[in-house]
Amino acid sequence: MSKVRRPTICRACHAGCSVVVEIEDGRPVSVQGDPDSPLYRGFCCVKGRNMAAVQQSPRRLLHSQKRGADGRHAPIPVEQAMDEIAERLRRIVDEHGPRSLATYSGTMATNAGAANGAVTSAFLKAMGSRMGFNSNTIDQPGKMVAAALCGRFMAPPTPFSEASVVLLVGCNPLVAMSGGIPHTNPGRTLTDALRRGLRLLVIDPRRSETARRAHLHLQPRPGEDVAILAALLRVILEEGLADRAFVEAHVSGVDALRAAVEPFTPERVAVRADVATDDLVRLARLFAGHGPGVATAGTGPNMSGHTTLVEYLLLALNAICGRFQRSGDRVAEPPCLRAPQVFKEQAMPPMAEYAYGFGERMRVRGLANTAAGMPTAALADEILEPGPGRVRALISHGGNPVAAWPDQLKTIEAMESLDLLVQIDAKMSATARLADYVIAVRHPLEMPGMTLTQEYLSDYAVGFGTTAPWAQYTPALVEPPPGSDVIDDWRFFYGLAQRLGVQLVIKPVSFSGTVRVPGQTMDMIEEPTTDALFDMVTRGSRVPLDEVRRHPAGAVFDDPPVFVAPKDEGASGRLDVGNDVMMAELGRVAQEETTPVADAAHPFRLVSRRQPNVLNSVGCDEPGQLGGRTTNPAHLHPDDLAALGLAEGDLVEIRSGRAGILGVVAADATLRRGLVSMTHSWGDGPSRDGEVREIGANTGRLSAVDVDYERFTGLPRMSNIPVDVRPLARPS
Ligand SMILES: Nc1nc2c(c(=O)[nH]1)N[C@H]1C(S)=C(S)[C@@H](COP(=O)(O)OP(=O)(O)OC[C@H]3O[C@@H](n4cnc5c(=O)[nH]c(N)nc54)[C@H](O)[C@@H]3O)O[C@H]1N2
Ligand SMILES: Nc1nc2c(c(=O)[nH]1)N[C@H]1C(S)=C(S)[C@@H](COP(=O)(O)OP(=O)(O)OC[C@H]3O[C@@H](n4cnc5c(=O)[nH]c(N)nc54)[C@H](O)[C@@H]3O)O[C@H]1N2
Ligand code: SF4
Ligand SMILES: [Mo]
Repeated sequence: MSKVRRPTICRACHAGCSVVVEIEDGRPVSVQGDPDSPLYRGFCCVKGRNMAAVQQSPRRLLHSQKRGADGRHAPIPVEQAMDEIAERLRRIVDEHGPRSLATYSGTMATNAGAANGAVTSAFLKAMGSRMGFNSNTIDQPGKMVAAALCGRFMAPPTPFSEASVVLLVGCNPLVAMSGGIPHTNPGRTLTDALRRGLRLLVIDPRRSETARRAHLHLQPRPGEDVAILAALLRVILEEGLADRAFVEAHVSGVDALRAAVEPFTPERVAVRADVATDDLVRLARLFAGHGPGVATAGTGPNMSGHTTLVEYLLLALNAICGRFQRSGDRVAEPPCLRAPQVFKEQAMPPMAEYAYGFGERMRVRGLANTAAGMPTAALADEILEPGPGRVRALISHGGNPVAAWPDQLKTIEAMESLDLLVQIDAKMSATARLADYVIAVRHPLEMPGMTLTQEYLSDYAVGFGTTAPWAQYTPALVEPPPGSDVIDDWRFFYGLAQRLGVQLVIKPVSFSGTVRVPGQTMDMIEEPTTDALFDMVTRGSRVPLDEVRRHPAGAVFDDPPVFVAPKDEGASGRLDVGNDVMMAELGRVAQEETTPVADAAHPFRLVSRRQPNVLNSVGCDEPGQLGGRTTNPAHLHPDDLAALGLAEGDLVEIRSGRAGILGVVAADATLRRGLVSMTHSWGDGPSRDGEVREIGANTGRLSAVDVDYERFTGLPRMSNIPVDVRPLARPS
């Protein structure tokens, strides 16, 4: 028996924790946090610890599958699957044009393989299609759209390590490892920060794990974030708490903003959001008066109706409070595996023409490309809408449309109406079961990995990323199980390109302010290794990948340090906080009723939440990480349960204007009354509703993509959904 311990990167979510895997006779047996990692400091969550079991899981797909005429799937060698798929794609594209081919990349496409995105994009481009979709546009697309409308500051936002105040609006980084607190051991990072005096402010209708540690927690009605942020801005502007020097140097549109927030007096907003007026005013004063620091929002407010406007107001809040680093400051997290970036105390003016409604057009709802990508919430209708250009072939990679897209019934109908659905997956997921072909992939421990994915986070939005230039590379550590036929994800797109005779050109990702690196043609005859591909996507990086490879447990690459440069001579760019379209939207919100109209048919609001042991739909079937809880409970306040005559474990029907699902209720005193708080992406289609206690319920079914959607991004309500809760017979 040979037992070894190897450092590696956990790829079970986007956080990329630095972990140690114990390998016995070539099989992973345990995964633990690496206590020596200066950033992650030994952290490893239950998903990470279960990684060895997932690699060995009896539910894992070890062979690609093809659906036969009887609707059943049977194993097919992956090379043969690629031959057949290429042939079918060739016919579809020849007959209907390149636009009939779309790709969808979900969370595991990026988490599992750092170079996957570059190959998928290259493939789609080579095929002449611009129909590339990803989960970004059913997440927080307003972040990128708002940044295009406001402009970007070329110096980083105040790093968490230097913040003395942080405002979190509807995010829960202690569970989600997402924005607001660095994803590198957020629990300890927060504890340290609170010790040095950080003031934590949280706005969330639930007293979340993060809210419990806040100095001030506002617990409003969901969906009132626009009004709340407008009230905060109003107090700050009226009381002269803005950073006057920063505004004078770098910001425009303040007068328009001042006029637009005028109707949002703390008194009026307190009524509509159902919070105390004093708390609103105190929050504004704490945020503005105790800088530096940043304000960040998460999925909650983004999915509650106004993704772009919420994010725009947050950018305005950060801008008028000057929450950016200045000339001479040391940059906390300069790129490692990306090209060097120039940081300056200077604004890049808005690019409103690239915010939304540009480029490739959808054939439904007047939507088009956005700064966050093509609107995924409209893809099901795009597939279903007859006419020239209809999408007929979809390659879905590391995502799970049936579980995760809003409006599940429509999604299922769309998947079933495709001429060709290919699902690249590790399991027979809800989407895989509808697919013509399922491509079985390697487990992350069977592939090299690198922290390029994590570096994208700091570019993603204000308040994301970590506090040091951390990079790690890991080789593949184990072989796939004997007898299996699995491939690295990217090889599927490469294999199709070879068969279709198209040339792939790999582009290292570049951001505004980074040095642009030219694309490189891939050798289409001799298949490159994943390591060679990694070298291609990191070409020109500030730290050469080979240097990172020399530190198998990862390292901080802070030498030489990077500083913020002064503004260029004559540069005139300004952040715009008074965009016309946004101010008009704000006007519409001001006109809304100050107290929501009671909807007798739908008296509750369903709000989203995440749980520590699963990532969206990933892991809902893995007993090793569920702790015996095989459903996603419908959490209600104990008083609401009592009023409905319900006890924990009872079955209810939850019905929106669109559809209904079953749910198993649980008491949760951290909620406001009138809410149903549930995790998304559990369960399956209606045919399996009877198994709610074994597989959970799918809240995506409650969203309607064509009613009450945000007009810039097409994002429908995925939180703050009006629902009714009806008790069903108690189990005998
Ligand atoms: N109602 C509601 N809906 C939501 C949300 C919400 O809060 N509420 N959240 C939204 C958000 S933020 C997002 S990002 C989307 C997520 O949307 P998706 O990314 O589409 O959904 P996931 O469940 O993350 O899909 C992951 C898929 O990858 C597969 N997989 C697991 N391991 C591997 C692997 O190693 N390699 C590969 N290739 N595949 C693997 C899984 O089996 C699964 O099919 O959902 C959105 N949907
Ligand atoms: N363990 C785990 N980690 C994950 C994921 C996972 O599924 N599991 N998913 C990953 C993904 S894809 C993403 S995008 C990130 C998301 O990361 P976050 O955005 O932090 O997501 P949540 O943890 O769901 O936190 C959303 C919070 O918003 C609150 N909320 C709901 N509606 C409203 C509203 O209208 N207004 C306000 N102010 N708050 C509201 C909810 O109560 C909840 O506490 O997490 C990532 N990390
Ligand atoms: S937080 Fe994410 S990366 Fe870290 S151990 Fe858990 S699943 Fe892995
Ligand atoms: Mo997400």
